[in-house]
Amino acid sequence: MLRALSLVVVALVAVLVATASAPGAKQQLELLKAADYPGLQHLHYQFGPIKVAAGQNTIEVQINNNKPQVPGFITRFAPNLVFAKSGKVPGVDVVHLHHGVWLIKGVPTFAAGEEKTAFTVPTGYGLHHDPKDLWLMNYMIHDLTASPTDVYLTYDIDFLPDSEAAAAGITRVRPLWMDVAGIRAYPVFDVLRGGGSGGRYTFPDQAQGDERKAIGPAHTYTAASDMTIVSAAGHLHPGGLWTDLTSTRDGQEKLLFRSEAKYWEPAGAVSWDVSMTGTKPEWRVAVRKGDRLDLSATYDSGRASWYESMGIDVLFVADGIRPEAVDPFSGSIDTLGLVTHGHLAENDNHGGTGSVGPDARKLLAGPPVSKVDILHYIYARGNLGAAGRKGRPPAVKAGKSLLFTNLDSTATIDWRAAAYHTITACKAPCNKKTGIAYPLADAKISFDSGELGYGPAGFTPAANRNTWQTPKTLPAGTYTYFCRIHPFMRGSFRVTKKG
Ligand SMILES: [Cu+2]
Repeated sequence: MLRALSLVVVALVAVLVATASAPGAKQQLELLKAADYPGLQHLHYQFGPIKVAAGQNTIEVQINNNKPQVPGFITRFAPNLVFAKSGKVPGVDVVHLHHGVWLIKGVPTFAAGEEKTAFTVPTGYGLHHDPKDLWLMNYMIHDLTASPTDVYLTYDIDFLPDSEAAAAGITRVRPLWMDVAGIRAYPVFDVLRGGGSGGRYTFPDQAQGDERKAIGPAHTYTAASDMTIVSAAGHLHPGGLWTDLTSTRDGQEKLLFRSEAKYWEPAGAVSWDVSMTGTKPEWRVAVRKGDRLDLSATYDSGRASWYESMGIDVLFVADGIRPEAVDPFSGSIDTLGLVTHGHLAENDNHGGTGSVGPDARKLLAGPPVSKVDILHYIYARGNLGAAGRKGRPPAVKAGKSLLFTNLDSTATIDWRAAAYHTITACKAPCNKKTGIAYPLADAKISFDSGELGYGPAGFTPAANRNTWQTPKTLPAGTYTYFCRIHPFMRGSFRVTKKG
């Protein structure tokens, strides 16, 4: 399990050059460096093998004994996902880590999604590890294809054993998890196209109506005693722009840190081809007893809808006000950070080129129907590229609904073997090649079914129903859609005029 790893060296390269979020632009982004000590170990662990069922998108929790076997300090943590057979990192459009959370002594401590943020604590600080600590691995691995596979979750830890002289000078930190949607198995919220203002939506600040149900109490934290935050880094999903961490004292609010999503993705803020920024090595912020921390997440809402989004910051805090800590209400704080890694090769298949089927708007209408079943990853009517009449957009009269039923997840199918599917509007023709940046939920008229299927309530993304009806309000026209769990799945239907 345990072997030294040289990959960490790659992460220490100070500067890299890559394509920036503006298409064609080049920018240099400085990489956040890890602390170094005499006797520091670079440990590599793998959790698994994990059997991933065809099309899987479920959440699991298991005991994780893959951890340092002596006491010491963790000073850096970098997650990844690899195929069990080849050891290679899967393309993000094939299998991806929706999220992994390393729970230590019952507390969520490290986390990653496909943005793969590496957590660092600055020189002089460390998360103390005791081999007796209980580690749990909570993970959601998303198979975007109809084929099963085996993977390992991997993580690289910088570790300073207590037996090293340098360990004597390390100050202990603890994790403080701030989550806009709460601390629960599936803390998510939806960002709807056109929500918020000016093409940007900030959660929870701008949440309206039902969206407010997703607001979690963990987006705020009131300090029970003086403390110093020594590092912070954010987690967002595609479409995410930044998280903002603020502190409020006596009615005055100050920004402490903006963790920015720096997109390498040529199409902009639409994929996992992104790096988040973490606080700079010298960043230390004083929090006085009674200060209220608050976290928000801002997404782009101008281009597309983003369903089941997240907004998390993991902070590491030391007790008391450290001598070098800056008080945000009297001093000035550097609110900008550095990326924790560069562009990752698993994000190279962007999609959106060529075509994988006809333009449904140009096809003859299929027969009038009231129902469309989904079986074996195929929409029975109007599936993109299906031969003959089955491939034509089924017709439904304006004012009526089409009923979709997912037969790949029924109440009697074992939920671990089930495949959840969605019917999510995407801009016609929605027939380009699948990749990390295509298709998107970018239709002018948004609709989304939720993840049709069954699973333990609150513990899977399943809607716990396997049917969905199209809105009766859709005006006449041809509608194209995809499954956001298995984005190679595409389909269409046509709303015809009344009478
Ligand atoms: Cu699907």
